[in-house]
Amino acid sequence: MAPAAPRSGEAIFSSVDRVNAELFTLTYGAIVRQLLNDLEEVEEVNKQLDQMGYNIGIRLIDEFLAKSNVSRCVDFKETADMIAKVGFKMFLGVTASVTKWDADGSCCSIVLEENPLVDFVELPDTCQGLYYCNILSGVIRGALEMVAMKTEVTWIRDMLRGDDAYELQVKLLSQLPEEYPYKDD
Ligand code: MYR
Repeated sequence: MAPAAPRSGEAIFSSVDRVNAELFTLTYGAIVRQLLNDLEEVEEVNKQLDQMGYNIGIRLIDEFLAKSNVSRCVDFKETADMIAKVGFKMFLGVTASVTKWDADGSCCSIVLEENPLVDFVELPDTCQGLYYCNILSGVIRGALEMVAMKTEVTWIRDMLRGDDAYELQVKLLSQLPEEYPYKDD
């Protein structure tokens, strides 16, 4: 029997997207494995993953702003929502929720509802101390730095370390006024 033809363009794209997502997940896994082989300390692997993410984040912000067509955020709360609802959807295909705001609105948690980076991943005991998804904290830090927000991004919960969720704390350290690059005469 001949295989059924896809009913719509959407069906074709969703299977391509799934393959791309799997390829991305597997490639990321290979990078982490290589870093674990090359570097002696797990702590050093964490740093490298964060730095790789930062280097991606400082470039990815342009794509984010161009593709999302969103208007500039009025405050850090709006920025955090933008990362969770639009950024994660655009680049990872998942959404996240924003919780645990502190009193002055400068620190919150982003909790991932799904985490495609960890599909197929099981960490051996030798990897204790590894923040496998540390690339994500670097991406957020790098992207926000490009829109003049210095942040500290820290893993609070990590299911690969036995927690019940993936939770990133994002703390705004300072916000610089963004300068208009041209002189108005
Ligand atoms: C603004 O302040 O005007 C907009 C700032 C939006 C920042 C959004 C950064 C997106 C970062 C995407 C993270 C994706 C992680 C996979």
